[in-house]
Amino acid sequence: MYQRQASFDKPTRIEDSAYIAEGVDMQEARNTCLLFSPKDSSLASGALANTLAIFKQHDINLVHIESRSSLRVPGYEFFVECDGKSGALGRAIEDLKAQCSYFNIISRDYKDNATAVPWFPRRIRDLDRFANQILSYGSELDSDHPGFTDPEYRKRRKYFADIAYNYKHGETLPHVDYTKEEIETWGIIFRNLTKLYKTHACREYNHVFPLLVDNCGFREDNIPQLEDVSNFLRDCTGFTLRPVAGLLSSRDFLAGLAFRVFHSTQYIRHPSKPMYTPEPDVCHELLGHVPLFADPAFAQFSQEIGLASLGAPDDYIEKLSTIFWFTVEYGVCRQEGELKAFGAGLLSSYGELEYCLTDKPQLKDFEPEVTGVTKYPITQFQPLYYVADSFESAKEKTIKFANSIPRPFGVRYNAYTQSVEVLDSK
Ligand code: HBI
Ligand code: NLE
Ligand code: FE
Repeated sequence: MYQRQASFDKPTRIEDSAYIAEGVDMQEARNTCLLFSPKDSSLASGALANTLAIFKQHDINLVHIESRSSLRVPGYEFFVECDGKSGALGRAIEDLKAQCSYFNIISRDYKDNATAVPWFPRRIRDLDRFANQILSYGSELDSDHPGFTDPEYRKRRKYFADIAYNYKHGETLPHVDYTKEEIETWGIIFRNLTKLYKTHACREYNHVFPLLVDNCGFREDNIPQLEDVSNFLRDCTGFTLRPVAGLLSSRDFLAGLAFRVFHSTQYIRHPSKPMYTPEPDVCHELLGHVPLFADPAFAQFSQEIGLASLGAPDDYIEKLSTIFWFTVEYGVCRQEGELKAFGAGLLSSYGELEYCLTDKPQLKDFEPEVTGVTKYPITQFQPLYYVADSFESAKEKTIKFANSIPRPFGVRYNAYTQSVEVLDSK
């Protein structure tokens, strides 16, 4: 199966089950985009016809084609999305290259090709392809996980993983009946966190939270349903939720944000450790992430990180996920002279939420260039937090950083079609 890249996410990949079959199919029908200018492209129609003949010759199916005036070379540039067996596609590409003055590939196989751009979703339904690319399969818990020796818990995790595997874009998010024990775990976390939010959470969080109580059933005795929460977010900022079986690669996870889609787990942490878990769970997603995705400036900031990640080289994905870590997950900001938490990892852990505003951790100002290369632990409280002035300023700084990412095109999100446009200039 396709080899995933993982930054700090170390978990094993799924090697069992029927889900693999779909992955193999996808490898067969290689979904690849080509950006090229034929050598003499001053006559667009002739140049295009010649190149189309090459695709026909090699039996490559064209899914989408765009023609535009090139900013790189005199004449025209074509943007073509194709499906085809990898061997035939490789041969077609060789023939095409010989006729082109500019040529670039957007492909899943970018690692074998120094100039190729990593594949990325261009339509919101392309996110369905991530479902079987989970780094750690829900029921195959690592041996140091508190639920590892609990067969009931493992069974439950498998149930949630299956829901997410089978979910397709556009469907209603599956309703889950949580058990009494699961609701109790949620209750402990809810009760402890809500005592801290007034003093420890940022203004935007405290503005949205009562709306979630009123509209989405955020209560100590109820775990809210993803469908209700997703509909609420759509009304606020256009963000929506998708169920996910476990950890996605950083590349896939960040790509969802470009479409204002947040991949959300639906299972709950093991009851033995409610105060802190290193893994995302439904408490982390709903109490940590959701309130801020309802804030327009924060939603925009998150989407900018997502857009910057599309087609970015691996080392930049690493930097962007580190920026994500120190803002969306563990960000702290200054409001009316006081420090407040806005990172979801803080807002969902009553242990760390209390700790982060004491004088124990180190604080530095958020600067994408520096923040993006900082190392951090993932299974304990953070020794260092970066402080943002505001979501607006964090967004501006991140856009500036994104412009330094080497990428042979720009991207723009079209909210009407829920798709990413690939532009030949930034
Ligand atoms: N996958 N489902 C899921 N949830 C996350 O929060 C998540 C992820 N994959 C990667 C990831 N977070 C981090 O690596 C960030 O760097 C993006
Ligand atoms: N430590 C957080 C919590 O306990 O809720 C989860 C962090 C997920 C990245
Ligand atoms: Fe998170």
